Amino acid sequence: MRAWTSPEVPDLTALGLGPGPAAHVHDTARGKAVVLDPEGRARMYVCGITPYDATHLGHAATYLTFDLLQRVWRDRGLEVVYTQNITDVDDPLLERAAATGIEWTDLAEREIALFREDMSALRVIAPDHYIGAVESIPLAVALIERLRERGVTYELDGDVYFSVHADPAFGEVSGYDQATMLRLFGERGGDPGREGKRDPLDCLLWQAERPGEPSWDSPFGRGRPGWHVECSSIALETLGHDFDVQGGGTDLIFPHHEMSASEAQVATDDRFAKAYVHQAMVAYAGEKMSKSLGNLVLVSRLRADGHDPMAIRLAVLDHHYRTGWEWADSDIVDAAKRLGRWREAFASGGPAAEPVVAAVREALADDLDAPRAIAAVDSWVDAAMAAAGDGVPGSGRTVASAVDALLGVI
Ligand code: 5CA
Ligand code: ZN
Repeated sequence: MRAWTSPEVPDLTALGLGPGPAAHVHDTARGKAVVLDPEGRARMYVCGITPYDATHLGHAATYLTFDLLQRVWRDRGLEVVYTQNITDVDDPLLERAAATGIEWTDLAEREIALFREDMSALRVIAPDHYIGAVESIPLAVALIERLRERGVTYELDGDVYFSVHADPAFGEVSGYDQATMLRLFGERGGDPGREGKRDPLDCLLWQAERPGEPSWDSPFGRGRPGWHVECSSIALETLGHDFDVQGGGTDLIFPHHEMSASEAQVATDDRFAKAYVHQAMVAYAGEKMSKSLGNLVLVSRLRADGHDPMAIRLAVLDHHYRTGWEWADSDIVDAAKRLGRWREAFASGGPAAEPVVAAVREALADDLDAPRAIAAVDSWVDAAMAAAGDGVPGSGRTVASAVDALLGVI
């Protein structure tokens, strides 16, 4: 699948600022901040959209968070290999298509096009591998075959299941107890109550063809892959195992990230990812912003209403990714004011750039603390305004480049 065009990212070392600090980020599995500073190259997988009703601000928050991590890594001097999927065939997408009378492929295509536009407007660095579920079916089939050879699958009325406990590390991503796992599995697309399963938590690898639904040939009969094997197979193919970060929203911790990790771990005898990083949920009107609830604030709507995408970016980044928050309609107004002041100060110049660049770098390297980075820029902007054009020559340009490189705001 074609991604979108990436923004240019200024190289701060070319400005004599040296490389940035190593990233420390909270790993859900270990329950604490860990250093993510691989040698030379960082590999990251972030779960992509199911293409209907995209891109709401919750999605935007997720992709902006991992965009910050990518920027911290690049500033450190690392090469980044970034993969994102698109769940372009799945129950909710097919249900929405059926309910609205649109062909599911047309719905997916339309929403992916909109998502691309939103991502480039928000200046999100594009993934190197942008891969749809449909185009990756051969990868999923190959992974299911590997699991079958290992004897960790079984058939039930034409469907193929994975025995999750075949992975001794099953449960270590989420750390949830059995009752929580069962509840979340039932709420998030799983089938804990299905008769005939060997364990209620076992998950579908391959779902046999259902009347009126799309299906593909496979060694297990016609059908389509389960959701988790989509991400495990795309990640293994493009990044290999033991890659640096598996990312997404907290709604994916269980079952999705737990189960995709276990599938991959049993197939490869190695760790799936070194760290699991999760964006807290963004809410609106008192509830988690979600397609199924319909309480959405869309990036494309805000753009169509004339809001500067950079103000949208700033409004989202003013919330730390690990704390859930609720969008308020005034957020965009406040962000636009801040953006105006920043641009004015960058043009006029102010105090020396080095301390504020160091503060922004430190804040982001410390568990992607964007609000603290923004506050550091605010302080410099206040001082620049007070200096009324009487600042250090070139400082405005340097701070603007650092804000561009690290926060993605121009
Ligand atoms: N296609 C799957 C992942 S393989 C999926 O979850 N799609 S999604 O469209 O529902 O969500 C896309 C990404 O946005 C996921 O990483 C999800 O965790 C995240 N996300 C969804 N809703 C929110 C929200 N309200 N706040 C923050 N992140 C969210
Ligand atoms: Zn996924």
